[in-house]
Amino acid sequence: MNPFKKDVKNAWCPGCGNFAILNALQAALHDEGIAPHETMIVSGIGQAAKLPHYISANGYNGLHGRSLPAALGVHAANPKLKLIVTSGDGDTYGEGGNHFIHHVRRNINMLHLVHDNQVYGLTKGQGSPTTAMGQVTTLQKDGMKSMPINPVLLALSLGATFVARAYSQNIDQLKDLIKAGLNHKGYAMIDIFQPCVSFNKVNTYQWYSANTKPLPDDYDPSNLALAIEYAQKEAPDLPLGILYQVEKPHFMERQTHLEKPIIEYERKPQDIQHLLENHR
Ligand SMILES: Cc1ncc(C[n+]2csc(CCOP(=O)(O)OP(=O)(O)O)c2C)c(N)n1
Ligand SMILES: [Mg+2]
Repeated sequence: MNPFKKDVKNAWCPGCGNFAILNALQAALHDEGIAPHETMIVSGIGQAAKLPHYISANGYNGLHGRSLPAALGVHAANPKLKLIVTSGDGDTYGEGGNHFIHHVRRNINMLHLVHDNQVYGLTKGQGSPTTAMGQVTTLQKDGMKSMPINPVLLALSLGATFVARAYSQNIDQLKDLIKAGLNHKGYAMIDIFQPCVSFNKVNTYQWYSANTKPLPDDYDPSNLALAIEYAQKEAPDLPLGILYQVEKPHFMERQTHLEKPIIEYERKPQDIQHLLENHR
């Protein structure tokens, strides 16, 4: 029995790619010998961001675009928790885009799963930062007029230490990538293509299957120039796998003024009083 499974009503549409991401995460955590009470799952708002409700673990479902600052707060207080952020493309690259930039450059020790369905799913299919130029959506009837961002290329340019791309239908590879991300020391980002069966009629299961390719067997994920080259590939050659991985000191390792995690410091009411009186 997988302790991360939870018997709860699920509001995702039948056939949604989110189910495979949830299952892969539960399986990967259990395979890695991590317990639910050691795990913290943080999200923003959206369909993807409902995931913390569907898994048996500590969770925080916050504000749209604000998953990363909330996650950093948790991590700074208690870096011993296995931290996972799970949110949508809109939440992460749109409303949360500024947080994304600064989170990556800090190399926070956590796994970031971005459910990239290339639309704003919860609000019924408006174009998101990853919707293709020209694509007709429920709002952009005449087609998107903006260029999409390339999340994996953006992460690489910001100095990310682990950048991967997955497809929710390739379940075994997705689970392996999640395990690799869980074991990475530093910020691990997986942008996961996730079909939205209700509101994205372009990027369907058939479309992703026809337009994605595994990285070559002899691919070297420590080569940044190669990663940048592959990250720029477009359909039908969108690459799946670990594009780049390198080890660097992570954020909490650089907080040398802290002798121990913040939650282990004893706080007395008079400490707070002292702060209030001396920092007006
Ligand atoms: C600040 C703010 N802006 C907009 C919204 C409305 N809103 C809620 S969810 C959402 C779209 C979520 O899209 P995405 O993050 O891609 O997740 P998905 O639903 O596609 O999984 C929007 C625009 C909001 N709740 N808060
Ligand atoms: Mg989305």
